[in-house]
Amino acid sequence: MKTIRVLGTVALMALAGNAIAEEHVIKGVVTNWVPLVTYAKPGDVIKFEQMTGHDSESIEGMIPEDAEHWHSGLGAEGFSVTLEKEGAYIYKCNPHITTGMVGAIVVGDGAPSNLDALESNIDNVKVGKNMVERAIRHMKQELQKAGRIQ
Ligand SMILES: [Cu+2]
Repeated sequence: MKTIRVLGTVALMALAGNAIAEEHVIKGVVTNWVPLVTYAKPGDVIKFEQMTGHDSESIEGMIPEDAEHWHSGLGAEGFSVTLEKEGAYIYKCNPHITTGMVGAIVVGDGAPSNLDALESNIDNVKVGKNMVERAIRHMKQELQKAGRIQ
């Protein structure tokens, strides 16, 4: 009985620690991600909905250093990732990247620390490079409007 009580306390503490984690939903709408830019805190959950015909994959060189890559299956309804590292994450839908299905997730406050890395890694993007650039540009415009970058 004592063991069960101790485990129960640990579980409650874990729950309390995660209480401020939020869930953000990104939807596949025709061949776009909605919203195009998602803002989150470290530890928040990103959930993908309306995934029929879509997949979600982080793009190499386009996420914070040491962050984990993800790649959902095609049509993986409700697929989710927990993002722990601060910075900007650029992700794509493989069937629709060339028509612009690229999105951005900004984790943390202020200026994403890997903005320069995104720009210097852009030449390594083989498929849909112009669409990846467009998503980064859009994200930077929103960050500028919010006063988070110059
Ligand atoms: Cu798609």
